[in-house]
Amino acid sequence: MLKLKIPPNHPRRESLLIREKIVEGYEKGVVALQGLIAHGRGEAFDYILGEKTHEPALDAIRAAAAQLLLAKYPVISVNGNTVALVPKEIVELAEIVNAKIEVNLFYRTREREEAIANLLREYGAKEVLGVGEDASATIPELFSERRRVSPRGILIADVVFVPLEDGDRTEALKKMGKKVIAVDLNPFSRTARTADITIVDNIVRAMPLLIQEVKKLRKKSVNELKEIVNDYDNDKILRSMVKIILERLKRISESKMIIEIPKS
Ligand code: PTJ
Repeated sequence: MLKLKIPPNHPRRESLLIREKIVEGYEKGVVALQGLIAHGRGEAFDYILGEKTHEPALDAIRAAAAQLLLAKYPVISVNGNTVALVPKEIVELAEIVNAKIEVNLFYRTREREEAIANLLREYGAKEVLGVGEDASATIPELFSERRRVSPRGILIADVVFVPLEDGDRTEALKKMGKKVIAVDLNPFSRTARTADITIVDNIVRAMPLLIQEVKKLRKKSVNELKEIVNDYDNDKILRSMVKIILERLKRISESKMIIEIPKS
């Protein structure tokens, strides 16, 4: 329930509404306290990126959709922030690519695992892995709580979707031979630079676009999907995103900074 009344004409309305979802997620026990800080980092990048989906992110979304459709055993790994922001879309994506959903938390507590799984069930998820004893397997060479995974999920997945990740797990998953798709507004993060496909966009914009793209691409043949994945170059995409940031900052630095307020 939205507690803050945000005026419809407030210039930062969209951003404030997203912020409220995170706060609400925290109050429901879904988001970790540290998740509020992580959201702030994302907001800062989104602000610089002009709060819109750029062309390289659309290319990454297309490759991600193709990769998910090609997967034999895809798993969508979810954390508190992701579920607070896009629960409906997570359930829909899992359905249309026939993926498992698994809770995987950095700040793992049994209460949050349950709260996240319950919220996803409210949105129609039939099965949520990674809760309690189900997270009984271990990702080798990983020492955070993220190492604990389901033997029916991430452990045996060929493609893992990891929105809003926090670092070393992507590397560990890749060492296990998995394809990793990340969503991260920070193109400099280790996750962004280690993943096979990185969507540098806000998850609230990226998820509906990804669902749309999967629906479009599912008519394509396996060979056509493979071609999309093979032609995709994550390094080039990340460099393009950094160039967009540079160009935006350059344009701003060359324009007048002071906002003059006319007297009424
Ligand atoms: O729920 P838990 O316990 O698994 O914890 C989740 C968080 C997100 C707190 C944890 O994974 C964490 O600390 O993550 P980091 O290291 O702060 O990284 C999160 C990344 O997500 C950062 O690079 C942010 O820029 C990015 N990010 C934050 N909000 C968004 C985002 N990317 C896309 N869309 C967002 N809305």
